[in-house]
Amino acid sequence: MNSNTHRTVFRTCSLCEATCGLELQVEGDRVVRARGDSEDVFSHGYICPKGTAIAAIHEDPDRLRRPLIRRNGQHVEADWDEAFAEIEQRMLPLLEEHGRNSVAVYLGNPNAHHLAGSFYVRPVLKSLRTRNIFSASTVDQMPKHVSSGLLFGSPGTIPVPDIDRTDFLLMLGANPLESNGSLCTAPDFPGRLKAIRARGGRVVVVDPRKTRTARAADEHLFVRPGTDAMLLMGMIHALFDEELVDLGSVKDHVQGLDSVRVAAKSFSPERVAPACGVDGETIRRLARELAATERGVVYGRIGIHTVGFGTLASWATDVLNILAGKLDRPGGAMFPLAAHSRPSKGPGGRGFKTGRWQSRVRGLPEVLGELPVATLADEMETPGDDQVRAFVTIGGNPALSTPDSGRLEAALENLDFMVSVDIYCNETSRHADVILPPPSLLERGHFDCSFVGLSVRNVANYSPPVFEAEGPSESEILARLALIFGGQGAQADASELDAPMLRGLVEGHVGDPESPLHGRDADEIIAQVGERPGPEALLDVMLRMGPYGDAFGEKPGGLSLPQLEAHPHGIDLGALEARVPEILATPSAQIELAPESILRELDRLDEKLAGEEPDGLVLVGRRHLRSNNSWMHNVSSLVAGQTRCTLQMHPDDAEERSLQAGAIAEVRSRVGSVEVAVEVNADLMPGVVSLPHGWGHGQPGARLEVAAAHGGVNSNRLTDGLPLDPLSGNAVLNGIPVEVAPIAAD
Ligand SMILES: Nc1nc2c(c(=O)[nH]1)N[C@H]1C(S)=C(S)[C@@H](COP(=O)(O)OP(=O)(O)OC[C@H]3O[C@@H](n4cnc5c(=O)[nH]c(N)nc54)[C@H](O)[C@@H]3O)O[C@H]1N2
Ligand SMILES: Nc1nc2c(c(=O)[nH]1)N[C@H]1C(S)=C(S)[C@@H](COP(=O)(O)OP(=O)(O)OC[C@H]3O[C@@H](n4cnc5c(=O)[nH]c(N)nc54)[C@H](O)[C@@H]3O)O[C@H]1N2
Ligand code: SF4
Ligand SMILES: [Mo]
Repeated sequence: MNSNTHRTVFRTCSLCEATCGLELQVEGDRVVRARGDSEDVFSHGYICPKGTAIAAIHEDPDRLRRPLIRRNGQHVEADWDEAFAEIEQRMLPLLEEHGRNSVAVYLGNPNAHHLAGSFYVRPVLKSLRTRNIFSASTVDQMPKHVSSGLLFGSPGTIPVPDIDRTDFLLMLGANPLESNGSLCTAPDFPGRLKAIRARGGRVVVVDPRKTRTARAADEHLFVRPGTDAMLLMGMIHALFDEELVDLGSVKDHVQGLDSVRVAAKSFSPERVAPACGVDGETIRRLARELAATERGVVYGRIGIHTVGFGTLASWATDVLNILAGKLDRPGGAMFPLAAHSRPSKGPGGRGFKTGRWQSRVRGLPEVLGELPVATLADEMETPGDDQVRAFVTIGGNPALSTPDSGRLEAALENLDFMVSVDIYCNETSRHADVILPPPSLLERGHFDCSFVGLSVRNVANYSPPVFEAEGPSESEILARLALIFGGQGAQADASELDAPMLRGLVEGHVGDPESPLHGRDADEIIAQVGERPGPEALLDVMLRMGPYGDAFGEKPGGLSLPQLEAHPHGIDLGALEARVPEILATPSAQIELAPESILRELDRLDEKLAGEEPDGLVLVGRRHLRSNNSWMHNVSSLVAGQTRCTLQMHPDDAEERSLQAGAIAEVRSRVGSVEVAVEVNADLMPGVVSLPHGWGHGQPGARLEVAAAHGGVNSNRLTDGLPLDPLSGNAVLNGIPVEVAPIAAD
């Protein structure tokens, strides 16, 4: 592949959720130009500055090419066999002596963005057999999984706002002009918002900051951090109060309506208004506008999820859409149908349960097989049976991205053994005894398993690797870890896992009386897949057996991986379509509006509303278009220019504390403090300060030269691991009480 000839390749950008098509000009082993693929069926040429930087990450000299092993406190390069052998020699005796729960795993965000994460993380977890599984989901979207599980029966059944057809979009706690959208895959979110307004629709943004998205909207409302559940309940109250409830097309599939009506009684817009900072009449007007606009939708994202009532706010968002008749209809909230998904067998199912086990130290309930990452340090620090002594991170940087991370970093230093599967030696992996670096994004095939299921159109797109990888693929790395943890040894070949996984998948179909493959010969099917890398083979089977698939010849002309390969700009599978009731997996086969756990949370919200309002400053986060969580600060073109890790503060709050623009302030919370430059900014709600997460580089032992020069401070030294959203275990990352004071000049 690495000849000197010039070639043009097309590829889906996998850096964020927007799935933009890239057009890369490649000469030999270098990308000489990157731009948007104007023929991409979904993004039509749109990209953001990170898309063009994908080559810079690939070429980054700090990106690890070979494993590192820590010897006498120093990381030294090792070959792959040596690294795997080290893991086997040090990990297995530990598990033998202290039991399987003595190892914890943390899965980071990139696992949602590549095939290895989609297919090969599960075998690692299975072979570890530990209950100490943690991930970035509990600093992110876990509330959405829980509310979806409760309402629709399955944590993956997440409705997305059909923004291409809506005429009214009420958006809370999302800033897609910086983030490019989340749990709503829509390349060119800015253009799609513009189009809403161009067709006469309205966009309203609710955010404690007047963000870029807020500026591009028709209306912006400041809200007190953490109070969206109250605001949304005020709207639900108004819908009942003003007799605007009309369930529309899902009316025969909803139960629990009366319970919601009763529960909403105490949340009148006038009562919640002082706490939210949005007046009662405005809350009523929003409810009326949602009800009156035929194609309207409410959409909430991370700002309403990473708070103490995150699951309730997530639930209330969907319930508002249901009560206003917006669920499962064009322009409302709809369920995508992913090309690789298994056809649903509903309506009806076993429903969704949490709390099948508890965390050891704080007794926190398991959710989706995970424990809250906010309690990871507790599990490492607290002696006793099942104390966490070993740690595996896969594509994660919890030292920067999880709450009270100062404490976590200290705990990492005291572990007996740690492995990181990571492309960098960074704030987290610097603590690892072995770092296993997977190839770069351009050295792997790509299909967006996670995001085609959260997408505002049904699309499918496969990108072959641009360059050949030198070392093992990430799937091979994970397969070998699974084999080691499973006792098959460090010498075992990844294919020892690939082959049974593929066979298991195929035999599942062949043996399923409802499958179009029923009764066919598994060997013949496997032969049709041909020689492909492990994840691609699985993907091919899933695509062929999916809702648009060719079912291995049973549905001629249907989708397959070879077909996707023949369409480098992707295949558009059409606008979203109604999916209720088939998609419902609740025991009642209905949308269960009023689960007990939600009603209990409403009682807690009621108590909160009746309680005292603490005054003082609260901290929220923010994102910037040129950044992506913690790990893209080593690319010069993305960090150039003004320092972005500043404490934004309203002029009145700054003046009250005698803080001028550029002054260094100490920000202090219950758990920690940082010193950071103040940016006086009238776009903030008074009483709210903002610091972005993912900074705080330049730590000893980390190998990130560019990032170190733009260090910044780690906002998660301030966030607190104690308060959680009780139903999901999600951390509270917004609305953190802080004090800000000038630092005396030397
Ligand atoms: N205060 C505050 N904290 C937050 C948030 C917030 O809004 N405020 N947001 C939260 C959210 S939404 C998220 S998703 C989390 C993210 O939390 P994490 O997933 O822990 O952090 P990332 O910064 O995404 O780090 C990704 C890691 O994966 C590595 N990496 C990159 N590409 C690959 C790859 O292809 N393979 C492997 N194996 N590794 C790779 C990077 O070097 C980095 O170490 O942060 C959360 N933390
Ligand atoms: N450029 C860039 N893009 C990214 C990322 C990135 O780090 N940088 N991260 C990716 C990831 S992992 C994710 S999960 C997504 C997240 O995507 P989004 O959900 O769009 O995340 P943010 O841009 O952080 O927007 C959240 C907004 O919530 C506001 N907010 C804070 N507290 C509250 C509150 O209590 N109520 C309300 N109503 N609003 C509040 C904040 O001010 C902020 O404007 O972005 C993804 N895309
Ligand atoms: S918006 Fe997201 S997917 Fe699109 S180019 Fe930027 S980082 Fe890549
Ligand atoms: Mo995220």
